Amino acid sequence: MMEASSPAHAAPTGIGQLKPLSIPIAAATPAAAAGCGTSGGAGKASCGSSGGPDDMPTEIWEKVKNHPCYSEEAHHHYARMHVAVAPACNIQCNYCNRKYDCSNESRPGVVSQKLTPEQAVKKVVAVASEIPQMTVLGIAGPGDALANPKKTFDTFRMLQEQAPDIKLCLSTNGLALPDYVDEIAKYNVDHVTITINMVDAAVGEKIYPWIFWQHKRVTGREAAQILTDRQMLGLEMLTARGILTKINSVLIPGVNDEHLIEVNRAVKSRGAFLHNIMPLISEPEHGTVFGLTGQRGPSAQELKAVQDACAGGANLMRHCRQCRADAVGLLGEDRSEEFTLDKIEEMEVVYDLDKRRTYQAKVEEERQAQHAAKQAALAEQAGEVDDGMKVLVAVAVATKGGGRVNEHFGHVTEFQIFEVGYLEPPGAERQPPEGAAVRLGSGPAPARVLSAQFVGHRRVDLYCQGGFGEDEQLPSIVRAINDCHAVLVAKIGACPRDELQAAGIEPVDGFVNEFIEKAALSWFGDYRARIASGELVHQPRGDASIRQGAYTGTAGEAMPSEATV
Ligand code: CLF
Ligand code: SF4
Repeated sequence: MMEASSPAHAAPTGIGQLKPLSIPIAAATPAAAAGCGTSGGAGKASCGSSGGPDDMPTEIWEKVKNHPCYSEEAHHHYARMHVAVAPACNIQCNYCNRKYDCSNESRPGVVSQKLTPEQAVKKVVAVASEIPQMTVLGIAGPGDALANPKKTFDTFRMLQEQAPDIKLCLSTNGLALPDYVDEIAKYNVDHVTITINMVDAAVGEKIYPWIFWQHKRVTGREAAQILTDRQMLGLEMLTARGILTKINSVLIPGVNDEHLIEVNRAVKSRGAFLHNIMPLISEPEHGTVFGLTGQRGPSAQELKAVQDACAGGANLMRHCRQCRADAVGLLGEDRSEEFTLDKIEEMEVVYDLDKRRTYQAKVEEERQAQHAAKQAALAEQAGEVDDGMKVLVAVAVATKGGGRVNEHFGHVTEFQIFEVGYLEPPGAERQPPEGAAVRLGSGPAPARVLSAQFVGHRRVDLYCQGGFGEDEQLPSIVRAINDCHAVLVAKIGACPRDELQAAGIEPVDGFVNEFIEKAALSWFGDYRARIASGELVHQPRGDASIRQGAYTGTAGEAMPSEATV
């Protein structure tokens, strides 16, 4: 299952008006066994992607602490890779077309080389030798991992023998999932993603034209009903075995936007650990049904509105980069070109477990330092009162990551967006009062605390090309962070500085190489002081565009016929 799909299109719709608590819970089956979202225990409010070791049982922390998708904090430090061993798929989604082979495009379902399990394992070992912080191997397409069970499980089996410290992860549409839960458990696959876009077949028939089920093609509402039944059953079976599950949902404005709140509740009740709500990627040149019919993706604030409306339900992942099925590296970077099969043949590969452990111990030290810096920044503002203010801050970060402000504005291909201010703790439970109608997120909201929380990322085109600033790129960069009050960078030239200021975004270059949360909190303290002194007036910001990768429209060979069934 490719983990699915969009550049922003303007016109905001009613999603922005969504309010938490608006959707009644579906009649969901109780979880077969509680996942982290319901088993954190007393005082363990947050156990989602932003949680830490104090927020969840030790055995769960051990599973997520160095998985870049399951821990927001880990994604600044640890890398994942995908191997494209699974070309076939057993359903059709209206946002999917796997025929492109374009290395400049970053979106799910796109790969440069299909691999055999043997080639895949060789590649993983080569990458693990070169990138010691690569901790997770995922199989995420370009079709569906479980529509290619032999290739998927052969890869996992061989890799486990050769590199036992690498975590195994797979992504599926869920149709075949109940048939393979035992196999998943047998190979110690600890993390499974199911893409669930609906729990109501009336919504599903707008997303899935057909499924291939019991040797025949099934269409319409019947197909969607079978799919949702299988997805829910598979999720319950995984939860019962203690396998961590993440649910990916593609937000399709006008199709499943409000419905995703119901999906959130349904998957939480079945023990899902995380819910990742992603924007639809949909352009006519992709050749997908939605691309060709003009179905647009959401804007940045529309996406955030749906995510925020799920507060109190299943914990949200907000740092997904909608990876290619052959991505390599930190989330947000792609080093797959460094590891093509011909390059691997020339490498001297030494799988040195001790070297990997030593490197990862250093990463943990850096992580502790990041925590300490954030706590120190919070302590500095401990006497401040909650005035309800919260702002978005865009941070230019280098692709080498590390959670620091360390990139020149002109070299940025991705901004990380942090919300700063008095915020609800992420993942806090909201239990409805005894006897009250059970509605999503009902019950008293938890107390807000001063915090800096990662809320997303925005891809942009490089401003600096060939040593010079490309001024025509500036408007699109400004549009991508137009909802932010400030942008933190290591350095910025005069021209982009002026352009940002004219747009009402403050360029800040005084926190070079500092940890992001500390820098954002310090800037926020200064911002409030300037407002208090009358130097500034706090103004609300507008919406921003979501851009997904630099698509060039270069279509290559079609995937072979096994890509469809
Ligand atoms: Fe890959 Fe997916 Fe595993 Fe991560 S990706 S199979 S859980 S290792 Fe991660 Fe990529 Fe988003 Fe997927 S950023 S598309 S959520
Ligand atoms: Fe994934 Fe198959 Fe859907 Fe494409 S059609 S997004 S490969 S499940």
